[in-house]
Amino acid sequence: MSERLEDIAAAIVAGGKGLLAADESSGTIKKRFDVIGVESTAGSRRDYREMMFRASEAMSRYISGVILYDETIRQKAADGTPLVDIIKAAGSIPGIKVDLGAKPLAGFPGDTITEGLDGLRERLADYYKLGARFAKWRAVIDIEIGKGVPSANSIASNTHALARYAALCQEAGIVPIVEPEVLMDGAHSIDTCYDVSKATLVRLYDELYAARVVLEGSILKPNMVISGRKSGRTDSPEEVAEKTIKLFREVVPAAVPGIAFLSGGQEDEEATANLNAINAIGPHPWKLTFSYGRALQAAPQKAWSGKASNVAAGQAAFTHRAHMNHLAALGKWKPALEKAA
Ligand code: 5MM
Repeated sequence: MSERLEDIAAAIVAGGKGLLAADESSGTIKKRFDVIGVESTAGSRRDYREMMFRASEAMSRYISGVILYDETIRQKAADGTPLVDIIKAAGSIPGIKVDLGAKPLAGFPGDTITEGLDGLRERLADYYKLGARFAKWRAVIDIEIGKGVPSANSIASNTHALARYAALCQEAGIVPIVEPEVLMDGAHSIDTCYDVSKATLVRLYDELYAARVVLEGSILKPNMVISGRKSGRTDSPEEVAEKTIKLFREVVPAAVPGIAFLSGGQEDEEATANLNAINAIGPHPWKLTFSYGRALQAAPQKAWSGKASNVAAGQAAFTHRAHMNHLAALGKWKPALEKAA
């Protein structure tokens, strides 16, 4: 495969393929395993992820790349094969989460700042040697307007950090996935999500230009424009699509090859239906695909439930969701396909 940043970025979003976000930190994967009654150990985390990476139909036809956690990029499968080699053998690209998590932003209660810039140049060189050709950094922007969240300082600090991260990635020959996640956990309306997402993306692209990031060699990983969960409102896919695309047309440069959405707590089929509606109103200047964590993994986690005898069922559940999201990335998904499966 070409090592040019532009070619790697284009490959990540080509042909209706998308990313598997399997970069849960140890704390997050423990929460996911608690739900299915599985103890989180290095071994169980390896077995679970190996199950997905060996799902050959999903990995070769629908998943262009996998975002890994530091532990996983160094792990070997039960037979001794490095997990990275299993991903590459399927024709998929290994990636790595390089941020060190969102911490409270001093002086701004309710806001966070994502840390991890110190020593990043050296860590990226190490990850490149381990096979990573793209990376991910997630900034977290919560919404609680009554409390002044997010503050202008949160948006400025987080987007500045994203730009510094992206520039370091490109220096290392690694495509930066730039993830400014405006959370959908709050009670806000879809229009408030639009406003906060717009303020964040406008500032983000200012910072990326200032940092001399080559947009053609980057991918944006945003939230969709959607009502907060606590608002009690579920938006139609058409409304999500219309407001999301209106926002991106206003603020995301056409030089960006692709936009790979996070699922953010949407139900599995909801995330698929919304992505499909977004692509159904194309053509768009960028490829629009998925980089889902929960919306790709909730079903396989449940089907697997930590039992070796359930590996085939877990792989089937993963392959199904990957297939449905692949079709949505092409605007060809239909609800009946879920029932047929
Ligand atoms: C896979 O989840 C990632 C969470 O990592 P942490 O454990 O460090 O919080 C997360 O960054 C993920 O890549 C994106 O948020 C997208 O995942 P969802 O579940 O929102 O699709």
